[in-house]
Amino acid sequence: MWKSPRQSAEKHKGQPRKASAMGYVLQFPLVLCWSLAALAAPGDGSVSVTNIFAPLSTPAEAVYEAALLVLVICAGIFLVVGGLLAYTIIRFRRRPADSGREPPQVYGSSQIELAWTVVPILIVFVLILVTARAIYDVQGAVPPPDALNVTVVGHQWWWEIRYPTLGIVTANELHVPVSNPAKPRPTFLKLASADVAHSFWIPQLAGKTDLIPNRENSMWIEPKHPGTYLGNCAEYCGTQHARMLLRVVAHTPENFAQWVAMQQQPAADDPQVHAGRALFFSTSCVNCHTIGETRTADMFGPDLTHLMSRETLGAGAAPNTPEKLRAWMRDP
Ligand code: HEC
Ligand SMILES: [Cu+2]
Repeated sequence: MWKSPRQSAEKHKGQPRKASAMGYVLQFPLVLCWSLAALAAPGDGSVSVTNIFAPLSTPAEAVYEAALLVLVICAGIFLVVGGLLAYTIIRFRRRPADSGREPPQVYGSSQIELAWTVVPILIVFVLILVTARAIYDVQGAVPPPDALNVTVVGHQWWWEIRYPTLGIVTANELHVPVSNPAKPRPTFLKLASADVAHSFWIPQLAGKTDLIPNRENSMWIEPKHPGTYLGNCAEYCGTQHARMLLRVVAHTPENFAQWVAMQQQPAADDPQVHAGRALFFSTSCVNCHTIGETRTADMFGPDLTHLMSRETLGAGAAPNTPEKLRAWMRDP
C-alpha cells in the first residue's frame, strides 16, 4: 500500500533511519553479483529476468554486442589508467629521506603527446563504426512480408495494444509468435502516446524506444524462444509510473493462432453475465472502458472484452485473480 512520507516517518518514529550513502555503496557489489548470477542463468522459456546481459531477440543481441565491446574497451582503459595512477602514487610517494627539492621538470614530448592523441582517436573511431552498424541493423531493418504489425499506445499508466490487421485490442500484454531463423516472423511496433512521454522497454528483447505525443515512433522485436518477457515504462511519466509494467508473451505459432482466435471472439453474451453487463453499461464504467462492440479508437481505460485472459490487473499492479479483481473494483 502506498504511504505518504509522513506516514512512514511516523511508523519509524524512535528508530533512527540507517540508510546512508555508505549503505548504497555497500549495496552495489550485491547488485552486481545478482546481475552476474542472472547472467549465468539466461531465460529458458519461462518468465525471464529483466537482464540486458541475456538478450533473447535480434535487436537486443545487436545492442548487447555493441555494448559489450564498449564495456571491454572502457574496462581496458580503466585498467591502464588506474594501474599507472596506482603505480605512480606508490612508486613516487614521499619518503622520509626526500630532500624536499622539486623533481626534474619535463616540458613537451612529441612522442607521448602524439600517442595520447592518436590512440583515443582510433578507439573512438572503432566505437563509432561499431555503433553505427548496430544502429543501422536495428533501425534500418525492413519488415519481411510475414511480419506482425502492432500499435502500442502509452497511457498514464497502462499500455493499449492494438493489432490492426487482426482486429484485436488488448492491454498491458503483448502477445507475439516466436520467430525461427528459417522463417523469420518479427513483430514491428508503432509507438504512440495518448498523453505524456512514455518509453517501451523489454530489456531482453530490444532497446528502449519512447512513446511521444503527436509523433509516431517504431521499433521491432524478434523473440526466438517461447516465454514471458518482462519490462516496464522507462520514462518517468507521472506518479504511478512505477506501476506501468509490461509483459511480452512469445508463443509457438500454433499457440499464437489459438490466442488470436480466442481474442477475436465477441464479448460473452449469455444469460449468466447479463446482470453484470447491464450494470457495466448503466454505470460510469462505459465512459472510460470498452467491451467488444463499443470499441472506439479513443479509449481512456483498457479494453475489458477479454480481461480475464490477462495475467495481471492495472498494468502489473496485481495478479488477475477473482479476489484481487474484487478488491480493484472496490478501490482501484
Ligand atoms: C474515469 C475513467 C474510468 C472509469 C469511470 C472506470 N475506469 Fe476502470 N480503469 C480506468 C483506467 C485508466 C484503468 C487503467 C489503470 C491502470 O492500469 O493503472 C482502469 C482499469 C480497470 C481494470 C483493470 C483492467 C486491466 O486490464 O488491467 C478494470 C477491471 C476496470 N478498470 C474496471 C472498471 C469498472 C467495472 C468500472 C465501472 C464500475 C470502471 N473500471 C470505471 C479508467 C476508468
Ligand atoms: Cu509511462
